Amino acid sequence: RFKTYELEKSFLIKKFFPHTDIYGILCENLSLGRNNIQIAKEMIKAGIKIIQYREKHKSKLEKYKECKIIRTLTKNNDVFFIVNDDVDIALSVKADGIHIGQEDMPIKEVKKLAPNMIIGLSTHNENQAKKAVKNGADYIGVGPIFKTNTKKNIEKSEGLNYLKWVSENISIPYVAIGGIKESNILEVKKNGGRCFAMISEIVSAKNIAEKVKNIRKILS
Ligand code: 3NM
Repeated sequence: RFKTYELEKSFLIKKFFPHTDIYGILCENLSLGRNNIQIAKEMIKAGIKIIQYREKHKSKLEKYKECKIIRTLTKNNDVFFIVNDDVDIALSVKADGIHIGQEDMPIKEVKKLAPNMIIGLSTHNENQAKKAVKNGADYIGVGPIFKTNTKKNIEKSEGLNYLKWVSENISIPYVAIGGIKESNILEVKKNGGRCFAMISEIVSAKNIAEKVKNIRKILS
């Protein structure tokens, strides 16, 4: 059974982290009055293939209800769905993955709870990246690449230098994050970026489809 999980996982990873693309993250506060469900629909319409649910200020029940709806939307549209922090919600809505930070439960424990789920871990330096690989993370977040106002009290990183190091030394998929915008994404790509996670740049765009189209044009 374990082997089946591992096979499924490597299939999912290959399918959803295969080449240069955008990783969308929800954040209602920054969404210009639109709710998470609307934004998820717009991201899907714009062709985003990975969506993460990340809400720090809602109750467990609210988060669960939203994730349940977004799980159905993403499943129907062949979009990969990742839940931030809440392993219980990720399991109960049958998300594809769970994303955790350095302050969350150890990855080994999360893997025991959710053996068939893709597990991503935020990392901010080389040691954390090496440790994440050793402990079995399926992918890592790499950041913050630039200054960001979206996440407070964030651990510092060497930004583009750290990303470049990851691109040359880490064998699992990685996602660049932190202050990435249409205006600087090419620089991120030039320093080894392949998958680009953005919160404010996408959810605060008036026209998300147009924003995604413009970013993809720059990346191509
Ligand atoms: N994690 P924006 S940076 C959630 O470096 C998060 O691990 C980061 O938001 C990390 O795209 C970040 O608006 C915030 O800058 C990203």
